[in-house]
Amino acid sequence: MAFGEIVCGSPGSGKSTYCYGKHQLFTALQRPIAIVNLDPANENIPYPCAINIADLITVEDAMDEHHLGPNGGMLYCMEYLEANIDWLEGKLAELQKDVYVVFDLPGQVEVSTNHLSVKRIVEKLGKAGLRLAAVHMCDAHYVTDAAKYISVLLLSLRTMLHLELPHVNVLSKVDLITKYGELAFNLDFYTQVQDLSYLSEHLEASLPPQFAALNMAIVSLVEDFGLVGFETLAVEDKHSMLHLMRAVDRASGCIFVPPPDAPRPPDALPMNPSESTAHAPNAYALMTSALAPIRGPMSDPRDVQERWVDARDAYEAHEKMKWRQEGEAVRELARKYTKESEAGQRKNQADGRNHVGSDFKIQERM
Ligand SMILES: Nc1nc2c(ncn2[C@@H]2O[C@H](COP(=O)(O)OP(=O)(O)O)[C@@H](O)[C@H]2O)c(=O)[nH]1
Ligand SMILES: [Mg+2]
Repeated sequence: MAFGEIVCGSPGSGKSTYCYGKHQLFTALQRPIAIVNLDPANENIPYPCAINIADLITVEDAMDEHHLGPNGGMLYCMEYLEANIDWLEGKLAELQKDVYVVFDLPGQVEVSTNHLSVKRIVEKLGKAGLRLAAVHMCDAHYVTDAAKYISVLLLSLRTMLHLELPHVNVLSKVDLITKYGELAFNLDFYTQVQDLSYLSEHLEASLPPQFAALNMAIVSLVEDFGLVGFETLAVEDKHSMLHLMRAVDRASGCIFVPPPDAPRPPDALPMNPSESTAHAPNAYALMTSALAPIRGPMSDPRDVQERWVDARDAYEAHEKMKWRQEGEAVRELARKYTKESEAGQRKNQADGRNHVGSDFKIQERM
């Protein structure tokens, strides 16, 4: 059985950037990964693409041939893919065994909220042995406005109900969250979705009373079912990516066993020398990803709040200082290396001269 995820969300929510980040992270972790682009309008694909829907059909083809607009063309492409699922299955079968597969979906929300093709494709892939989770990207700036936050809750809920997959909602671009205004509450209020009644005064201030009341009724419904929650993501932050990776693995039930020569995590238990190497990585991967709570930097929303909201400037100043120190250390090392190699060259030249000189003396003596 292979594992993977489908990445959905509105246009510009950060899906393709996340796929690229995931490719870089997995490569660093020596975890095999393949990215499948299912967005036929994706022109500048940032990541190495293992399978590309554009090899099967493009939006332009669909629009020209069936006189459709861009949105109709996109939906046609999804239907065409569903009808030609054997093309996709054939390409997936060519990939390395047990590779983790990430599907980059188009941004049209109907693809993951009401149109049936993607849902049916996912079902077929599931039957063929691919166990998928859905990762739903939502731009974090929506949480700066109560009414927009409610629309994100509803969209997330709708996507969960439609795709029927293990589901992880993500507030993406959390590093930019302060750029769009002040947060009325701490970040964990928005990520844990637990007591939303506090939103009422913000809704009443910005909406006519009857709409505010309707919004609150919707909110209490979402809250009652306790289905929606959010992880956060700043794609360039390694800890944020690692945390999300663990959350998605937990959702899909994937436990990755690193190859025996992979670097051991710093908190791994000392390996029993009599144990075969195949057992040791298995032991820590199982314990950390399957049983223990997800720990580590950025796994608590309060860490995220501190990093990107409360103490953002202090963190940035600290990071800049560390980069400067690292740069200085690299330059120092380079200077030392140049000095040593120059000294070595001089010594070789001197040795060479002595050598020539001694030959000469020997010849003279002869
Ligand atoms: N600051 C920041 N920008 C991001 C992040 N993720 C994506 N972006 C930017 O958001 C824009 C849209 O991203 P893209 O991946 O193309 O979105 P897609 O349409 O959902 O595939 C790009 O300019 C990205 O550089 C993030 O975590 N932080
Ligand atoms: Mg994209």
